[in-house]
Amino acid sequence: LRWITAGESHGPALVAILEGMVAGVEVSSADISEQLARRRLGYGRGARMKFEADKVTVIGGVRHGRTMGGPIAIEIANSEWPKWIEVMAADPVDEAELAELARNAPLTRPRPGHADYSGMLKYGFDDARPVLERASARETAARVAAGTIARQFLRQTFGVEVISHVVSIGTATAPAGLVPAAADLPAIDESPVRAFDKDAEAAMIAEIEAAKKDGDTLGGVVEVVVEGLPVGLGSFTSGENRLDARLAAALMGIQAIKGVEVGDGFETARRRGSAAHDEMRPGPDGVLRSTNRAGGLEGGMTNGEALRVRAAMKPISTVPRALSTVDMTTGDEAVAIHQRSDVCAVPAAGVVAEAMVALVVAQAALEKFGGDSLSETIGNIDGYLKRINAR
Ligand code: FMN
Repeated sequence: LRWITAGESHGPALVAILEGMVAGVEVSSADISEQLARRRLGYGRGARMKFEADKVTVIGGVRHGRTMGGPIAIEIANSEWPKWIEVMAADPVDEAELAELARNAPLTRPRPGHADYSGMLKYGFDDARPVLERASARETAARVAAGTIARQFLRQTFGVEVISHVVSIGTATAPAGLVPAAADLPAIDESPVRAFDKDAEAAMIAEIEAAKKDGDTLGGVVEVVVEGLPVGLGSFTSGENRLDARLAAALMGIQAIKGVEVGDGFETARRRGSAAHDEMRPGPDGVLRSTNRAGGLEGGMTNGEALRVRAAMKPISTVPRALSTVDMTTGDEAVAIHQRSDVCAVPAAGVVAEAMVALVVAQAALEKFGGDSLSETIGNIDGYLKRINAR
């Protein structure tokens, strides 16, 4: 299973292509739209989220609500495109006409923390526009769209849901050890900050309000949980096969993610071995564990416990109380570009993180179980489960 996205923040559309999905997975445009709507949610998001409609068109790979086994292409139209037709036109536009557009004024004051500075130098641009158009997290809508197919596959094979919750925003943190189950997702999505704990929710909202008042921005931590995966997805055989490594890379690939933890992560590093691992004992249907500090991963493989990974998001780098920078045209001191932007996008990042986890887990499942159709994959899974359960 592989995936790729194309498209710019203010271009006509974003496109996601997913290749290697088996035939027979049930999915509809409505399923994709539902996930995209979840990504738009969240206290502290900018005005754009309110009017962005995310119009979805599946342009290949799905027929009558089922995947057909070929590459799946999904287009997400930009509802604001009419305002950007000249600025983001693929074909040359009359220079004089462009010069009159305020929207097209070159962006020459890179934002500290964003891709602007390195991107301008690396690609030889005098204007940050072509950099920020692609670096922007609007692109994550396409990943969420592709991730919807992976979610459907995981649901229809293993009967599992990929869920997430916000663990912290700024210094406001959920109580330690709080791990929601799949049935808690609707309540989490109801929370304006996607928090599972009501006290933490109030503290997070207060922190966002305070940052907003100060013209500032915030980051935080999200946790993705998948309960019910079989033992043995991923492998210890080499570094790149380890599922923890692959999940970390996929999560780090999300804009603004600066840290990943598997299970208790950094906290485990502070414990003694006797208090760090998940002891085993015999149970009626196999091995039981009293704890899940490892987050369901040992030796780069799922171990049958709930998969639990966290991603730390830095504060949004478009800070309204603009940060100091250098004007790349004049070399003078300046204040950074300020575009319409979010105060905090941690709740949305959780939905994006779910999509990335779904894609990586579905990829590992297809590697292990293969098949060209959903029923063939399910047959292979059943055979494997029979073998390991017989032990
Ligand atoms: N950065 C902004 O400057 N403004 C935003 O409104 C914004 N919204 C984001 C929404 C989501 C869901 C995510 C995951 C990230 C968002 N970012 C936003 C972060 C930038 O895209 C990111 O910081 C930038 O691409 C630089 O990459 P880096 O932070 O990984 O180094």
